[in-house]
Amino acid sequence: MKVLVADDSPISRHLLEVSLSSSGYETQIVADGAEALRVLEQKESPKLVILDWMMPNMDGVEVCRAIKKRAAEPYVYIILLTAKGHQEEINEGLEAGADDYITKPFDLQELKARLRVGKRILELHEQLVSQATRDSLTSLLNRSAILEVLQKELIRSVREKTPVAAIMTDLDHFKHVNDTYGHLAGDAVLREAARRLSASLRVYDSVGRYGGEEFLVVAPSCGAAGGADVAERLRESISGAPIDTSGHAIVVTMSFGVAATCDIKQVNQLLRMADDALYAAKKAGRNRVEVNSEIGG
Ligand code: GH3
Ligand code: MG
Ligand code: MG
Repeated sequence: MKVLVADDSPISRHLLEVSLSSSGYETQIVADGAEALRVLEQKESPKLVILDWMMPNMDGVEVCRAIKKRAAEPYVYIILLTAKGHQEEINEGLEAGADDYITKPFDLQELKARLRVGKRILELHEQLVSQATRDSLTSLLNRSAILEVLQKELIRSVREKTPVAAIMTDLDHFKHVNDTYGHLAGDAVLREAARRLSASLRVYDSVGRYGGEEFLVVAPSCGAAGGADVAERLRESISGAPIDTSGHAIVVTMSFGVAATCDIKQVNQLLRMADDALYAAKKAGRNRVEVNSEIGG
């Protein structure tokens, strides 16, 4: 796990770097609070942070306040290092958003033990977030999480005047799979279909399980034609090879409905358009992509 250390004392920095590295932590070390904040604004930044209280530019308590003022995610676990032992000051640090504190000069074993507590809490937090946002069968984003992604992308597309495509997709004749091979085989097909969809997307696209055998793909920066290309690639990934379940190789196909926009703010409006296109794809014989060209992206 990565740990960010902000301390203005070179001796303290060196000590922390050596001892944390030897305990298996990947360390990122900075000399003041403003720099710590800059690091935390980057992607994939450490979620475990040790902040010295007294630092030039921006002290540890100010950094705490700034971190806690941001969006709730990602959660950052903060340990304040302080030479101050007074109760009032400790209270101020905790009020500012620190999760824990340790007084200088600190005992290394104690600091490591407290880091382990932080790591445990961060792991539990991650589990909770995952339970709230992931579908348990397929591990894809669940319905509310993918809708949130679409909402954010719509806002961004209007602001940046770049299109976004919503792709609704549904397994064809899936009831037949359940009826013929049983519900467990049906579940295995859903899992493999979900895996193939995820594996065929670009990194900045998202996919979620929208309902039973229905999925929603959000493709930023894609107009109608780009969205249709993405959908076509997904269609091939599903129909290209049968899905192996215990004892059976099951051929499945999916139908796709694409809608794109750069000026719709309402999630429901775009979803309705994608849904209409999906309905058209089903009606036209399934295993195909239809685009709702009411408005292009
Ligand atoms: P169409 O091509 O028109 O989409 O036909 P379909 O058979 O796929 O559609 P229908 O809506 O008639 O049936 C969907 C089936 O998907 C019925 C339902 O039992 C099944 N299903 C939904 N969720 C799950 C699940 O989690 N596991 C399994 N095994 N089946 C599911
Ligand atoms: Mg200091
Ligand atoms: Mg279906």
